[in-house]
Parts: sequence; structure tokens; C-alpha cells
Amino acid sequence: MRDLLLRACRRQSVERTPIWLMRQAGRSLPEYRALRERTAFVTLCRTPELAAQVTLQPVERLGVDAAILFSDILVPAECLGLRVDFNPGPVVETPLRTTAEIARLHARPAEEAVPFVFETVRIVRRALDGGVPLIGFAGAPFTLCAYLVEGRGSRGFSAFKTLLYGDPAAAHRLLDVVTTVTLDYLEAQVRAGAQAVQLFDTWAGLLDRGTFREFALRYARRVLERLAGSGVPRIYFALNGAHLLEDIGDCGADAVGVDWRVDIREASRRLGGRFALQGNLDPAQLLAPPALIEQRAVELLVRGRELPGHVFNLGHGVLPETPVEHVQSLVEAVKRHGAR
Ligand code: 1CP
Repeated sequence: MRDLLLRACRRQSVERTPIWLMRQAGRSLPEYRALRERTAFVTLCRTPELAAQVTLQPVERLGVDAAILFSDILVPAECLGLRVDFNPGPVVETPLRTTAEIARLHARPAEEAVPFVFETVRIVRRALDGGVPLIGFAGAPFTLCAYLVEGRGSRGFSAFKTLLYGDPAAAHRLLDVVTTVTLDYLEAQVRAGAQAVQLFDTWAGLLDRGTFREFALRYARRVLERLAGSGVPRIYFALNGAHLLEDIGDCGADAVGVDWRVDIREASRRLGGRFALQGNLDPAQLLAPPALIEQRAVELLVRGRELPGHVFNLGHGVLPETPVEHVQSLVEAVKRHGAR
């Protein structure tokens, strides 16, 4: 197996810095756009053969060192009986707003509620056949709850914050149920064959340190610590989390993703030097000409050599308008200059 990613996450020695990219599947790939012209996003997520095909597209086209399961963070909402549409981001049909709605929630086992996810994992693993590892993922409990309460992506998530600050007991009850669902969902991905997992805490950066610890970190840590026994590397990524790094040091993961707003060496210091780091090129750098992309890649690789482990990635997802040739040139540059 080409296990550079797994070894880098575990801070073991690697011959070369591995690279994969958040949102490496999706609109920047012509073959994804072609499939999407004919097929709705939810259908892609719910049809194992199609989801597997999309998962594999960037591995074939870009030569990245890992595949990441193609799905969406809102898929496990189905374990709670909640309906989600995509337009293009997730929209929850009836957002959870009252204590009574939260008290009524009941979690079904993920293997029963969303079996297509685990079938996708099995198909991808067979197709990869000992090649690059497959990363499973979930939204962190805080971020998933943000969508369940707000109903959709939002600038400040004020409905969600109204619940957090106005009725913390109900918020904790919701976070608790969602944590159970998230853990079950990730454990089932690992049983099906996922070889690493990433927890995306996309909206955690909306919080100050104290509320981050209370409503986000606590629940992410519960998921990550309970996955320790599964033996797969665990990555925690909080977007916009530079002000939270000292706290993120308590997340219980093997590796921490950082966005581009912070120098990755400073991030490592503030995390106590205890983690492999993943990141952190600004996704918009990929809009520049390939020669400049190569320069930025080399600079980041040099910084990465000072870390206990480095997984090259962007600081957030590939922008849909990125020319695929530019993404390819980034991967080639990391492979050419990434010896460690
Ligand atoms: O129209 C389309 O084709 C759909 C666009 C799209 C795609 C390609 C969405 C809707 N989701 C995805 C796939 C996806 N989502 C992956 C696949 C694997 C890969 O990275 O290649 C992953 C890991 C996610 C996770 C995800 N979905 C996150 C966490 C990571 C992040 O980006 O911060 C979040 C916040 C979402 C919500 C979401 N889903 C889709 C969109 C456009 C959004 C964000 C916008 C919003 O909040 O409204």
C-alpha cells in the first residue's frame, strides 16, 4: 500500500511529504461536472457505484496520495430522521429549533439508516486494491448541529447561537445525540474499510475559546478519543481556528488540519509540537500560474520539514473555478520537491 499519508499522520518517517486536497473531488474536475450534468448531487451521494466513481476520479486524474470518501457532512442527519436537500449547499427541511424537537430525537444505527455510505467505502477499497489509502470523514458534532439548527450555511449562524447561549441544556442534549451518531457513523466507515478519518469542524471558528471548549472541542474529543482503539489515524480540522490552537491541542487526534491564515510552524508550536499538521496553502493560490504555484508549494514544503509530520493540503477546499491543470501542477510540484 502507498501508506505515506498514514505514516505522516502518525509522525513516522516518510520518504516524501504526502499530498491530498480537501474537495479534490467536485466541480474543479471536468469528469465530475460531466456526471453532475446528468445526476443530482444527492443521487451521487446515495448511489454507491457513482459515489465510488467520484471518489476515485481525483486519484486517477491528479495522482494524490489518498482518496476521500465522496459524500456530504449532512448525510448522517438521516440517522436522526431529518431530511436534507442540496441547493447547492445543504438545506435541512425542518430545522431543529425547540427543546421539544430536540428531546424527541432518536438515533438509528448508521448501517441501517445510510447503508449506501458503507457500500461506497467497500467498493472504493476494492477498486484501490492496495493503492492509496481511503480517508473516511464526518462533520464534527458542533458543525453538524450548526446546520441542523440553522437549516443551512450562514454567515454568523445566529439561530444556532441563540440556542447555544439561550438554552445551553438543550444545546448540550442535541450535541450529545449528534456525537453518538457521529461516532457510530465513523466506526461503521472504519469497519467497512476506511483507513483514516477526518473530522471537519468548519464552523468552530465562530466561537471564542471558552465556548469552543464547551460546545465544540468537548464533543469532537469524545468522538476522536473513542476512535483511538480503531487503529486508524484521526485528523481534526477546524476552519478559521487560529485563535483556538492552544485548545485544539486537547482534541485527541493524531493530526491537526490548519487553514492558511496561520504559519504552519507557529501552529505546530502552539499545539505543543505534539501533532502531525495538515495544510495549509490558500486555495486561491491555485488560481495563479503553475510556475508560481510551484514556488508556493516549495516554500510550504520547506516549512513542513520543521514539523513532526506534514500532510500537504490546502487550507480549505479546492475552489470550483480552479483550472484542473493548476491542481495537477501542485501535486506534481509536491512530488518533485517533497523528499524528506
Ligand atoms: O453541486 C455540487 O456538485 C455539490 C457541491 C458539493 C460537493 C462536491 C457539496 C455540497 N458537497 C460536496 C462534497 C463534499 N463535502 C466532500 C467530498 C470529498 C472531497 O473533499 O472531495 C466533503 C468532505 C464534504 C464536506 C462538507 N460539506 C463540509 C466540510 C468541509 C468544508 O468544506 O468545510 C461542509 C461544510 C459541507 C457543506 C456543503 N456541502 C455542499 C456545499 C456547497 C457545502 C458548503 C456550503 C454551505 O454551507 O452551504
